[in-house]
Amino acid sequence: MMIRFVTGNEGKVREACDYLTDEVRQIEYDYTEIQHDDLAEIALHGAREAFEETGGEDPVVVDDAGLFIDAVGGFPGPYSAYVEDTLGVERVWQFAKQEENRRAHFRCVVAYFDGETAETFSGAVPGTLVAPRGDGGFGYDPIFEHEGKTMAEMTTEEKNAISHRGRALAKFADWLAER
Ligand code: ITT
Repeated sequence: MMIRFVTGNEGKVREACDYLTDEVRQIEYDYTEIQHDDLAEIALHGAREAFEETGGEDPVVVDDAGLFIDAVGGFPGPYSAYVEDTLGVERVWQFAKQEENRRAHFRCVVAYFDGETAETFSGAVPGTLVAPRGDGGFGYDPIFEHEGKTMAEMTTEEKNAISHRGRALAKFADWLAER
């Protein structure tokens, strides 16, 4: 079986390939990201649309993720991509460092759709926001520290072992293996 991973983000695909034994192919279909506070709804809607609109038979996977800052009610959450594009990661840190509570979470939902079966798998990881360090990973990784290292200071394997995406992918891989 081949899995079509619908994303413009190569970093996500790199991390997914470490978990899945099936062939993974990146497709860059720009699905509609609905406004919702639940990442699972956003990802599932995207997976259904991408499957219908890209006309293939192979199952699709959509991965929706975000940074949730505890001190500000989970902002930017579902709007993390917009905030990265507009403010940028350095300015998110400038903002976060004014808070006494710098705890945050990354969340990730992987949504699968094959034309019949729809399923979602989620994962989360707690961390602390810090001044940017490291040049691995992508997105907010340089300002997200977990057990002494930022995610940008980790190898793909180290990040996967503890990350929101790694946790979601591990559940997805187990589920796929049982089918
Ligand atoms: P696609 O929608 O095309 O998959 P994207 O990068 O826009 O790519 P998201 O909407 O899921 O993906 O991403 C939300 C934001 O969170 C975006 O700014 C990402 O860079 C960031 N992000 C997602 N996963 C991350 C991770 O593992 N580490 C750091 N930042 C991450």
